[in-house]
Amino acid sequence: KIDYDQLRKLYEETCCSKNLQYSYGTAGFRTLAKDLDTVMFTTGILAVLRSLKLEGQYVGVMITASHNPYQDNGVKIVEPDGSMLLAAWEPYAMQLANAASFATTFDEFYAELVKLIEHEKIDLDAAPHVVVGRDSRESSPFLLRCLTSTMASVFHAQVVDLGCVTTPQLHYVTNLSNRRQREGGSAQVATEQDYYSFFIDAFNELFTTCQIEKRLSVPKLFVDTANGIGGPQLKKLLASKDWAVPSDEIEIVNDKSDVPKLLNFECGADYVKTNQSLPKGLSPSSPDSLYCSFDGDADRVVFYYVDPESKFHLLDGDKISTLFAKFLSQQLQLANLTGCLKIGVVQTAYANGSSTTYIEDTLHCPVSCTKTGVKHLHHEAATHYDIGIYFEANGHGTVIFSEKFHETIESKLSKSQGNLLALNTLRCFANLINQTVGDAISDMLAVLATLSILQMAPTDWDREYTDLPNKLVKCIVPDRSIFQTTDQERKLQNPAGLQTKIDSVIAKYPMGRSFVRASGTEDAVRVYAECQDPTKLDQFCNEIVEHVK
Ligand code: NG1
Ligand code: ZN
Repeated sequence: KIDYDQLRKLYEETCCSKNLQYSYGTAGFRTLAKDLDTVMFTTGILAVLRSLKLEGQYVGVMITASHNPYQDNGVKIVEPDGSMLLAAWEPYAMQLANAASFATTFDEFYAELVKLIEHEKIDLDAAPHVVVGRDSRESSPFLLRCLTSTMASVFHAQVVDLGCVTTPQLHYVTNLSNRRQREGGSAQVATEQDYYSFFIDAFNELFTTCQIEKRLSVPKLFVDTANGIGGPQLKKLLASKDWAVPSDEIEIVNDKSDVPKLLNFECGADYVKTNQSLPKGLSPSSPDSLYCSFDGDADRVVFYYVDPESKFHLLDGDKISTLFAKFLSQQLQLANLTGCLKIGVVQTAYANGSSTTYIEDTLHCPVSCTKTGVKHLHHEAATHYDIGIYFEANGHGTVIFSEKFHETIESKLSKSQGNLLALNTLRCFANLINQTVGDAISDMLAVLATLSILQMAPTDWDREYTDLPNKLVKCIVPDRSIFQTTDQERKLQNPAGLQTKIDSVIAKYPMGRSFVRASGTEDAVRVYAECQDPTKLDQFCNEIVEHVK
C-alpha cells in the first residue's frame, strides 16, 4: 500500500549521507547538520509509523541540537502526550536510519521498512498526524524538508508545521493537539499562541490568588537566551497584552537568533554552568538583579547573580529544585495534605551533595537518585510522587503532578474544605508548570512567581544551603564503552578494579564524593568530584582523572 515509486524517488533524492553509523541517544539523533539528511528522511517515516501505531494521534518531531554549536543539528520524536519517544521504539529509529545509511540499494532499505511495519502490525490505511517544529539553526529548513518529504506524499499524513519554536513549545502543542482531538468539539489544532495564553493566564492567576502585585520581587531580571529560539519566543510572550509585569523589569540579552554563528557562543545555560561566570553580553549591574540563561532550544534554565564583591553565584537546577520543594512543601502543609499527597525530589549523581542533605534534613522531603537523562528522572517522579520535582544540575527539569493531586485539590476546593488559599495556590502553581518536559520559559516564570510569593531576594534563595566545592571534567579515552556503571551511575563495574582505586582516593578527602561515567552525548568520560576543602578540589579531581586515563 506504500507508493513504492514515489518513496524510491524521494529516498534517492534525499539520502545523500551514506555509511555513517547513527545512534538515537537521550537527546535523539544529534551530529553535524551536514550528515543528517538520511536520518531526517527515516525519522520522518518513523514518526508517521508511530502515529499510525497510536490510532493516528499527533506525534511531535523537533529539529534541534540544543546547546551544541551552530554547525550541529539533531532530531527527536515526541509521544502524543508530550513525553519522549517510547524507549522500545528508539531501536527502530536507529535501525531505519542505519538501514538507509548502509543500504547499497533502495530495496535493501525498503525491506527493513516493511519488516518494521509488519513486526509492529501497523495499519497503513489509517490517517497519521504529525506536528513538526525547529529551533533557529540555519540548517533546519533544509533538514525539515528531508524530514517531511514522505509524510504527506507517501503516507497521507496531516502535517502541522509550527515553524520556529522552542523544544518545550513543540512538546506542549503536541500534547494539547491530542487533548483537543480527544475532546472533539473544536477540531482546531493547537498553536504556539495557545502556549503563551495558557502560561500568561497561569502566571496572572497565581499572583491574583496570592494577592500580590504583578511585580517581580527583584528589581530586574536579565535573560540570556543564548542567541537561540528562546529570545523571539520570550519576546512574543512579554509583548502579549495580557502580560502584566512592567516591561522594564525583564531585559533580554543575547537575542540574535538570526545570526547563526552566535548560537550558544560564549553564552547560554551550558556556558554559564560550565564556566561559572557571566555570559558574553552581560556585566554586573545593580547588586539585587537576578540573571538567567536559557540554552539554544530553551528547555533548560539556570539563574545567577553577582554580589557586591563581584563574586558570581550560580543558582542551578539543584537550587531550582530546592526552591520549588521548599515552597510546595509549605503549601502542602498549609493545605493539611502532607499525609495524603507525597512530595519528593528526583536528582542525578551530579546534584551537589549539599542540596541532597538540605532537602532531606531541612525540608524533610524524600530524595531519589536516577541515571542521567531526563527520561529517567521523569519516570521516577511520575511513579513515586504526587508532586515530583526533578531537575538535572544543568537546569533541565520540571515538576509533575499526579492525577491524585488534581483530584484531591479539586474535591477540597469544590467543597470549600480546608485552607482555600493554599489549595488555590497549589492548583495555580501546577498550571504554571509545563509538565510535559523541562521548559526554560515556564520554569523561569515559576521561579519568579515563587520568589515573589515568598518575598525572597536572590541572596535569600542562595543562602538556603551552600554548595560543596565541585568540579566536572571531560576525559578523552580510547574506548568509552568499557566504562560500565551501576548504582544509578555512581559506581563503576568496569574496568575491573578501577572503582576500588577511586574509593581509596575519595577516602582521603573529607566529605569527598566522586564518580566516573561515559557521556551519552559526547565521545568522552565525565569525572565529577566534590569535597569540603576548596583548596584540595583540583588535587582530588586530578587524582581520579589519573586513574581513569
Ligand atoms: P551526558 O553527555 O550523558 O553526560 C548530558 C548532560 C545530561 C543531559 C544530556 C542531554 C551533564 C553532566 N550531562 O549528558 O544532564 O542534559 O546531556 O540529554 O550535564
Ligand atoms: Zn536544550
